[in-house]
Amino acid sequence: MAIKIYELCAADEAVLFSPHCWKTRMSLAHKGIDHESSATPFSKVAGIENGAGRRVPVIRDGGTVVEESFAIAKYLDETYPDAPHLVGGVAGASLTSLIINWSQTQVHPAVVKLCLMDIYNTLAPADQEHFRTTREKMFGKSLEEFQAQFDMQDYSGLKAALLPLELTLKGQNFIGGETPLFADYVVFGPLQWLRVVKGIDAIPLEGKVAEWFNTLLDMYGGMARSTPLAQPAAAA
Ligand SMILES: N[C@@H](CCC(=O)N[C@@H](CS)C(=O)NCC(=O)O)C(=O)O
Repeated sequence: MAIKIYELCAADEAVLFSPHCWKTRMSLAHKGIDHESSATPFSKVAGIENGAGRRVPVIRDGGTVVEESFAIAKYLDETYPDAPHLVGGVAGASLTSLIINWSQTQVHPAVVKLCLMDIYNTLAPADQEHFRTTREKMFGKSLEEFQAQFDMQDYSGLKAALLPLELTLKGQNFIGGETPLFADYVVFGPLQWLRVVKGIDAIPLEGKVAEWFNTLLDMYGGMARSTPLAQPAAAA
């Protein structure tokens, strides 16, 4: 039976943009597990599977519901040990925590500066209201004031945030070494987020990071490459 994945969608339900949900989409593809997508707008996320205060991704595998992308990766490794592993046991999980914390504190903020208003513009009106309320509380200013502080075309902050990855990829193909691991998808997620909400097939990455990102976009039958992007008109 296919695993059901609840993932965040834009006003156009085909546009799936959440960085954390992409970590899980890639994890399921990595494992070769069939999935059925349940596109969920921001305003419906909290109540998924009769929850309260949930966040996506959430999966349902038969009778089991799991929330949070890293917890899902560990669950998939435990439940499907014969499929290629994602995390690499206890030591792998410890190292993955470092990658998650680096990505969350360095890569995600650099991405948000480039596309906060793009995200807002892709959402349906009810979800725009939810996004505005929650994010304005988080930033302590309006979305427009936040975005006005940053040049949405200046990728230098993102490039600086990705320097540890650029240096790492000079000596290996993936964070996981010869083949990708969940740790690769942790950093792939925010870059795919940027690509989808900006509606740009080729975001201006450089060097080894660009090669690595393109390789991941094309893996698993090009699943990530071919996902619908936000329309430039809506994302302008
Ligand atoms: N650490 C979590 C983060 C999950 C998360 O923050 N999800 C966001 C979407 S990208 C969410 O559900 N937000 C709901 C909201 O803002 O109301 C993971 O990796 O799964």
